[in-house]
Amino acid sequence: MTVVVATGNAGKIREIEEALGGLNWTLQSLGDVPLPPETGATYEDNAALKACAAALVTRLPALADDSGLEVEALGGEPGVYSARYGGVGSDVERNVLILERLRRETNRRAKFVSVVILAYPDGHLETYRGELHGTLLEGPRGENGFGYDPLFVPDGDTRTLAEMTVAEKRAISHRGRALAALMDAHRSGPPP
Ligand code: ITT
Repeated sequence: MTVVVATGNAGKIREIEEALGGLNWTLQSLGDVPLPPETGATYEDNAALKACAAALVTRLPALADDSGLEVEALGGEPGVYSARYGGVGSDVERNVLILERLRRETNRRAKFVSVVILAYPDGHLETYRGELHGTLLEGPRGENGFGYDPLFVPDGDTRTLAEMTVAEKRAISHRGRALAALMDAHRSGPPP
């Protein structure tokens, strides 16, 4: 089947294409289909907004990811606001902001959350969720990935996510887990 990947984030596109290579799907980019503003209070709400909008406009199944970083010492921030944290414009600036807010903080625990929704033009939704727990460094390391990857060391590893290949990150990550659940559900055809 042809599925629209409803994201404008190049890092997510790379990871979704790599992860879903095992399914016999044709992945189509959004093109100039606009995504709605993320007005939801949860990852689920925002992923549904994006996937449904793309499915309605294209009349094709559409897959969206809404995700974020939840930092324990910041009471779970930036969470659903991860892409807009502090109102600053770039990944590097958002990383600097997190590091400033965590200066002298000894609790460096954090988790990534990803909610992946596949929406069909008839309104049917499939929802998959994944999480990844780890700690935040005091400075960035690594050039791969996107967003907060250079700060985040997953439990059980010594490298940041930005020091991993796309495949290494997928094997353990929040998005990789959500997409693995989607693939499991679709291996023998679409779920009921
Ligand atoms: P789309 O809405 O177009 O998909 P977006 O980047 O705005 O792109 P989100 O609203 O879901 O997507 O924001 C997620 C933000 O959380 C993302 O911009 C990063 O800052 C952060 N994030 C999510 N997953 C991440 C990951 O795997 N590695 C690093 N940062 C991540």
